[in-house]
Amino acid sequence: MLLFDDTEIFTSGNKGKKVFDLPDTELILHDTLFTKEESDHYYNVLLNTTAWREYEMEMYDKTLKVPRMISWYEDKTNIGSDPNLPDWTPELLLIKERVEAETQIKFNSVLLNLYRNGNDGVSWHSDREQNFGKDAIIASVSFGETRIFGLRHKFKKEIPKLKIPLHHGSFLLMGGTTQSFWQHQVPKTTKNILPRINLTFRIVDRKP
Ligand SMILES: O=C(O)CCC(=O)C(=O)O
Repeated sequence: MLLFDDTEIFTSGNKGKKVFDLPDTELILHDTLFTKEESDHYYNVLLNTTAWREYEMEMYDKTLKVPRMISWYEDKTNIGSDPNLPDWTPELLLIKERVEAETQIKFNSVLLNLYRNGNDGVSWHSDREQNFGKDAIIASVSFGETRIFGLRHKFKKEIPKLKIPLHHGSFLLMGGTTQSFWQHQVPKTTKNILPRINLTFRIVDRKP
């Protein structure tokens, strides 16, 4: 079953692989890393079998629920990993293998985000948590509804913001110094839309 029949055109109007020519970032978009059939399958399985949970963040002296659901999987051999984390599922391992074959990089963890509808999103931030290192490589896979992925340079305000539609089955690699110099977001939308699942594969290293 084809859940999403996107005809939306992205950036240059071409489907396929695009390497962005921008300062202080290594940004590669592969619009169809997964076929429609694979993407439909992974979307259905992930939606129904992931250990989704709500997540709260401290902000301005308040504890706020983030507007999306999340789940975290990590190799249990990682130093300091939580033994109570769920085990990698066969589907997550297959997706990870595909991402590793594409990037030639080994990942040891993944953050899944579930955007249930247009009221869910993530505001401007960089992925610079201590355990990921200053310039984490982020390998991002999307299934489900197309959402806009915004990118803006933190310092060079003359560079126009990017709005990249991340389609069902697409892959975006953020490497180089992206996390030091750029911020990203997934804005909320008033459109009546279906859920979207995003997976960001990462390399966690808690060694001092
Ligand atoms: O959903 C996305 O494409 C981005 C997710 C994100 O920004 C994050 O997990 O830090």
